[in-house]
Amino acid sequence: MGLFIYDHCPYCVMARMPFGMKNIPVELTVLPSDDEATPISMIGVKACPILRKSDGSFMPESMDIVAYVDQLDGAPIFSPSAEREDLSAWLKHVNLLLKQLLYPRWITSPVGEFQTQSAKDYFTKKKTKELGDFSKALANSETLIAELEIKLQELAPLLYSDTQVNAQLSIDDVQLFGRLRAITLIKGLTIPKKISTYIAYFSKACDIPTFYDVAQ
Ligand SMILES: N[C@@H](CCC(=O)N[C@@H](CS)C(=O)NCC(=O)O)C(=O)O
Repeated sequence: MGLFIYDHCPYCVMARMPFGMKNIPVELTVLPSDDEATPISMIGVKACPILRKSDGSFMPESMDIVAYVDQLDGAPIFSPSAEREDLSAWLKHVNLLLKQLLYPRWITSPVGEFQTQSAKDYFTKKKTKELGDFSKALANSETLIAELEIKLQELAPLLYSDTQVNAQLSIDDVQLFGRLRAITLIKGLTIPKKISTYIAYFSKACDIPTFYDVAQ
């Protein structure tokens, strides 16, 4: 199987998780951010993640990919989401905050989708429409980091343990680690111990590296 991803994309992190946790081999391909033709030829729209199954057919949508890969060996490991309101409220609240902190940082990070100026420009143009000027968001980093630190303090007690958000490994861990991995790119962010341990656990278990060494 093959998985087409953007390294910065939380949904692509989610799609990678069952491969790593179950040691299922997969060929990862990072598509350039400005390559519209490749994903459109596969699934009709410009979006990642895309799974190429062993029969050569393509599957979009992170959660469909997770469910498909997890059931391949007949022994799924991810329980369904517990549909926790506290967790979904937290994720909703940090959505914009994470974009403001991360979008300007991704384009100067070493991720594979932003290796050319054209790829950076494509992303910047598209996301500036949503977020406003990247340089303003970057200049506001101190305030945004302080806000995120408060939200991370609020998240810590919502975790059942430092390796699981609920009593069982679940889709909620996929949704949460998918988003938390990216915060390791933010230089100067203080991450509570329970949450940094959670990130380290899933990073290792899923073989999805963090960004601490290139934080900015
Ligand atoms: N519902 C989709 C969402 C995937 C998605 O929004 N991917 C974004 C990257 S985070 C994308 O490909 N956007 C198109 C682009 O970046 O041009 C899923 O869960 O897989």
